[in-house]
Amino acid sequence: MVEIEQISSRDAIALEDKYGAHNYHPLPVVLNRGEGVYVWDVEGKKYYDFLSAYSAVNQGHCHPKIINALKEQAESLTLTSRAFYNDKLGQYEKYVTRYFGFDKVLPMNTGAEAVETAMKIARKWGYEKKGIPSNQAKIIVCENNFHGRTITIISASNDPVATENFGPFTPGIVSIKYNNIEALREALKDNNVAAFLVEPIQGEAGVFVPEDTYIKEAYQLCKDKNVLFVADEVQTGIARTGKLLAVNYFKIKPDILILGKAISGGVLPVSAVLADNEVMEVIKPGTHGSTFGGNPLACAVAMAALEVVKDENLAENADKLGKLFRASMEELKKDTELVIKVRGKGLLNAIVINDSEESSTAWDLCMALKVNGLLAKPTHGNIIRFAPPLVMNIEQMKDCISIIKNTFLNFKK
Ligand code: IF1
Repeated sequence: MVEIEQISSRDAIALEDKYGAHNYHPLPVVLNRGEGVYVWDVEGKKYYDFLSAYSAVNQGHCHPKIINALKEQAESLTLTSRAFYNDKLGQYEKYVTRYFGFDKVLPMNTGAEAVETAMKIARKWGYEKKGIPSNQAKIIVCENNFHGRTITIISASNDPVATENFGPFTPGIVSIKYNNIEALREALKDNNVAAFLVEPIQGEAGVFVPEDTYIKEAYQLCKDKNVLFVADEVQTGIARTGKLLAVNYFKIKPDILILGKAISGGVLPVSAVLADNEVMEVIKPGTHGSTFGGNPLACAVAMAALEVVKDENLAENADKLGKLFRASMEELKKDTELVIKVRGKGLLNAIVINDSEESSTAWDLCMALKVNGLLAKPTHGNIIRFAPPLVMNIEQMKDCISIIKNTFLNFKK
């Protein structure tokens, strides 16, 4: 039995530095417990979690209903592979397809895997249903997107840090300006376009909410040109933006829906690709798969996690608390030069800090927030993302707003 000992923050950080790849630059806090909207560090200090593991812990840390589902299933059957059937996958597939309104689901594990799966389905549909000549299919993506870290997905990225020295890149991906309908219209003149892959709100880019008409108009353009509209809701989905899905604001149903993160409440990696039969039927036995995709543990956890979203009205709560948060931050903006812009939807929000992307101001503000008991982290230099679990109540939100205000108003560069 591996001995897991009590460890100090300093020692835990040193171990990661010595034995772990340096693919992140975490805030210097070492957590060992989570419950609802709170996390604790190894020295026992309590924090509000305002990142929610990048919107994977929408239901709050260690939600009892989800943990119980995990424990119960873990004691009977965790993994069969898809070489055999199991008693949970079909029930989960029925549950999740009805939950989101699609004919079929292809279960995967991480968000990136689901994005790759969606790209493969779209290409295959392009050749076999739309009649695109072999190996000529194009997928349109938006600048400043984030869809994951695989070679094909970063082939769609214009972020130099995410792409430098990882080439050569996957061909057949065309990048256009986000929130620019003319750019899409132009790109769709190419008859070999199979799909348009888009985040309804760009998360990593700094929570960019497009014009109200953009998604709906983009969807209609795709319909007109027989191009699949593929919504990446890995971060914006599962009630994060104040609706079950961000696309619900625009009253459209994507041809392919990509989900991840909070579909399992952050308890273990679960992702899903949903589509109707006309699209999903291009997938035949042996054409795609995954060892863990659709495992009974993931199915049990995901059904419990999705049940919590509905039972606890998380979308409505995110909408209500998000409006309070943004209104309060707009007030703060009047009292400090540190805040340039406040933007977001539901409880996916960001503040643009009045300093360059290269400056350490956003980081320093997050370090000051940490001292005051709230954990948040900058995205892209001068933008701080604020995304607490959706189970937060109004008293907790008011407490967090006062922590943020006090921190900003007392901040010395
Ligand atoms: C990191 C943030 C980044 C995603 C969307 C697919 C994926 C993600 C819209 C891939 C993942 C994570 C990845 C993590 C940081 C975080 C993130 F926007 F959420 F903050 F990077 F942009 N589509 N987002 O947001 O899902 O494979 O990670 O399960 O890589 O640093 P994954």
